[in-house]
Amino acid sequence: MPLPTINPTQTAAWQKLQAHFEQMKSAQMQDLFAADAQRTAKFHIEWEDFLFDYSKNIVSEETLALLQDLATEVELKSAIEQYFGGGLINQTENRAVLHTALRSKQTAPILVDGQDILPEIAAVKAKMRAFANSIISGAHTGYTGKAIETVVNIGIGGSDLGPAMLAEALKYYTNHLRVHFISNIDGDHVQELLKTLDPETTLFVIVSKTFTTQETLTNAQTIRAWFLQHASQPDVAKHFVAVSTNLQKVQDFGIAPENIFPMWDWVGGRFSLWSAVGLSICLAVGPDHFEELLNGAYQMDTYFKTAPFEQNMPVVMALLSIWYNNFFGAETEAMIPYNQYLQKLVPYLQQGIMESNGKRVGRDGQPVSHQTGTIVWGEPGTNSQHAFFQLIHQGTKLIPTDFIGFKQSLYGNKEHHDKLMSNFFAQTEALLMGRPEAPGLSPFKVFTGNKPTNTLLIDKLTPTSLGALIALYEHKLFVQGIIWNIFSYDQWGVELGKELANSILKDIEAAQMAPHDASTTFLLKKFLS
Ligand code: G6Q
Repeated sequence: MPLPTINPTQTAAWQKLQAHFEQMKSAQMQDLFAADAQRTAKFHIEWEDFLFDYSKNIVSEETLALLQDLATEVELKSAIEQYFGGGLINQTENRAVLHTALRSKQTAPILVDGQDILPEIAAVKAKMRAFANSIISGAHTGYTGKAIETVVNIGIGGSDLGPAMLAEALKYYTNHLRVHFISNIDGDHVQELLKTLDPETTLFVIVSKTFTTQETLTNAQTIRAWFLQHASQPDVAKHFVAVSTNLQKVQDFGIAPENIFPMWDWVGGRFSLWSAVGLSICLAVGPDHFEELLNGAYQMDTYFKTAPFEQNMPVVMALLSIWYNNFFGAETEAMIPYNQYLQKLVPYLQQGIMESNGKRVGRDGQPVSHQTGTIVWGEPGTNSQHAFFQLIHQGTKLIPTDFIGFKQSLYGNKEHHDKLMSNFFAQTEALLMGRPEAPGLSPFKVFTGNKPTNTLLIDKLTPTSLGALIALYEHKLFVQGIIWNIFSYDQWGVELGKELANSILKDIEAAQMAPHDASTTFLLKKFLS
């Protein structure tokens, strides 16, 4: 069953929200707090070890009720069932969207083209576990008999960002293996890494869903040629494995079937870290921690599927974001993890959110008349306080911000953690309260306050809580795509980039140009001169 086409702006709830916005647009959160001693009690959700306080938003109970009506009117509930049930919700590619099946513990079959996919998923997971154990234990040795010490993930976009983010985020849980990532086709990037590698003790994991991506294949070929300067062809089998849906192309590259970890077209690249795309992470943290990551996501999935909208963290987060994006006209939103391990979380989520919801055509094939895709950005606190926070506090733009923090640090340094978290709480308080005008106070030192924030306070950064956190944002973006009436799971913009570069490369290689626009022709001539 295709997703319904419902123009959100034509719903009764949207019309009511429009009228309601006129009352709320100049509301002051300080007044809302003063008028209701129960505000925080009402506007927070506790789930497992997550606390989500959304009381510091420019919303009333009526706002939330209307936003939930909007979710109901666009048939979010049945869309969620389709999402988890294998409906072809990636309609423009005629595919299901089932990264959730990769972490599912359900035994009831999940069907794609009439076939249960759970047994295949289990088989690949078992293969990953056995392979990871043999590398970690040293049983699998390189071509000179030495154990593997370094793993290099060769991939880009969805085949890089997730594992690279996790390698940082789960550093505390890693074993002795060093993990590196090669993504950019920039040859200097490859050379800098190769300088540090020992071919005898390095394993290369080539990750490409399609196995046609220019960057990944070029990097893989360069690295294989480098490897063959030290070793011989049969040694490739001990040092190169691949993750892909395109088994034929992987074999053509020279990788034997037993060294291929399959994935499937119902896993979108930007949601693929839960599949064999996460192999380098499974190696770095070991299969048990990798399984915990999946479990955390599965717990979030189950909660998202079953909790009523008003108690449903991903739904409430999505609705708040829509409130600011579509009614207040907020241009961007920020995300600030108070945790250095999460330094790559925002770039990772940027891909998921902006590639998924950066769409201008609705599910009816017509251009939409409302704003879609949020622009998300951010860096860890407290570093970002010393950088761009000035603009959030005193600039002219409204930037709703998520603050993500943890009650405990991993090494237990209380002095540092208390200081870190006092900054975390102080910022949301300052953004709410501001510093009002006062006699003798310079106008440059006035802060208006009334800047909306969400606070997500989690007990501890573990593979489980991280899995749940990532899934929370995956579901938030899903809800937004449903409400905006767009297809979140295709990426034609990325495909265009892949085509364009290939055609210009032909010109460069032939040093002879096909017609381009005047500026591009001028630049290419300069490049070739
Ligand atoms: C993700 C995108 C994109 C993709 C890369 C790599 O959703 O489609 O980032 O992951 O272009 O593609 P391959 O895995 O096919 O090499």
